[in-house]
Amino acid sequence: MRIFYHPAERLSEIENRCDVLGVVAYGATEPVRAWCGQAPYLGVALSPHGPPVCEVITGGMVKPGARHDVRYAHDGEWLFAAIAVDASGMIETAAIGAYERLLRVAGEEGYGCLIRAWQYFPAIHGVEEGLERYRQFNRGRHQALGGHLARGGIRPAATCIGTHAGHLTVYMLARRAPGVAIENPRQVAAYRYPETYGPRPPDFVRAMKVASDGQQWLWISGTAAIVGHESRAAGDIEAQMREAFANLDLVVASADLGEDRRVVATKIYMRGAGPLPALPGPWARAPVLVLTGDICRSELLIEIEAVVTAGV
Ligand code: 3EB
Repeated sequence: MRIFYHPAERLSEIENRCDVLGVVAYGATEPVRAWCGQAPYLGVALSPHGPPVCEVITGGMVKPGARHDVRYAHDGEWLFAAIAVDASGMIETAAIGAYERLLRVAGEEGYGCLIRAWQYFPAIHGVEEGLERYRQFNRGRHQALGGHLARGGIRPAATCIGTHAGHLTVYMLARRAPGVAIENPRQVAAYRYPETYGPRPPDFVRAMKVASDGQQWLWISGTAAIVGHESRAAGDIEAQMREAFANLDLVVASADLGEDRRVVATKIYMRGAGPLPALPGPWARAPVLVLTGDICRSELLIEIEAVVTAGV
C-alpha cells in the first residue's frame, strides 16, 4: 500500500493505473467526477494551502464496483469505499444513510473490519433542532455503527472536519482481517466522552494498527489539543500544535512499532488560512497536506492526522 499527494491538474497520470484504491481531491469543486480511471474518486470541499491536490491510495490489482450509492475498489486485502450524500437537511439522517450504505457494501464484499474513516460536511457548528450539527452527526454515526459494534466490530480511526460547502463526504478503508485499536493514555477514549460533548459520543479510536506487506501500519485519527476530554490552549495555535504533537507521539509510542518507524504522510487541518507553525522533528520529513477547515470544537484551531509505518 502507498499513500501520496498528487497535483490535481496531473490526474491523467493516475488514470491508467490498475492499483489505485481511491482518489480524494481537495480544492476542486465537487462532485467533479465519480471515477479516476477505475478508481473511485471523491471531491472534498476543503481548500488546500496551495494548488488543488489529490490524496491517492494504492494497493494491489484492484477491482472496482458501485452499489447503494457507494463507489469502491478492493484488492483482496483492502477495500476503499466512498459516498457523498446531501447535507443540506438533517446531518443525523445524512450520517445514518452514509454509514449504513458504506457498512452494507463493506460487509457484502467481505471487508467487514473498519480501519479508517474520513468525514467532511458543511456547517459543522450550525444548530439543528437545538443541537450542534457535529453532535447530531455523532448521533447518526452512533446509531449506524450500533449493529456493527454489537456483532463484535471495532470502531475505526477517524477524522471529522467541517467544510464551507458541499455534501457529507465519507470515505473509508476496511479490511478482511481486523486491526488493533490503539488509544492514547493521555486522552479519554472519544467513545467514552461525557455527555457534555453531546448525547452520543464520537465513535472512533485514536489509531488502528494493521500488519500488511510485511510491515506494521498505524492509521492515526485526527488529533487535536485535547487532554483527558478537555481542550487545551484555546485560541493559541502554537500551543495547540505542541499539545497535538505530544498526543501523536504518545499514540505512536502506545502502538509499539519499533525503532525503524517512519511517518508516511500527514494531513493538517487549520481553522484559518494563516501560516502553519513549524512541524517538530520526524513529523517534518514526510509529505504534509495542509487544509483549511473547521475542527469539531470551536476553540480548536488545528487537527493533525498521520500514517506511520515500521518494518522492512
Ligand atoms: C477529538 O479528539 C477531536 O468525530 O470522528 C478527531 C478525530 C475529532 C475524529 C470524529 C473527532 C473525530 O475529539 C475531534
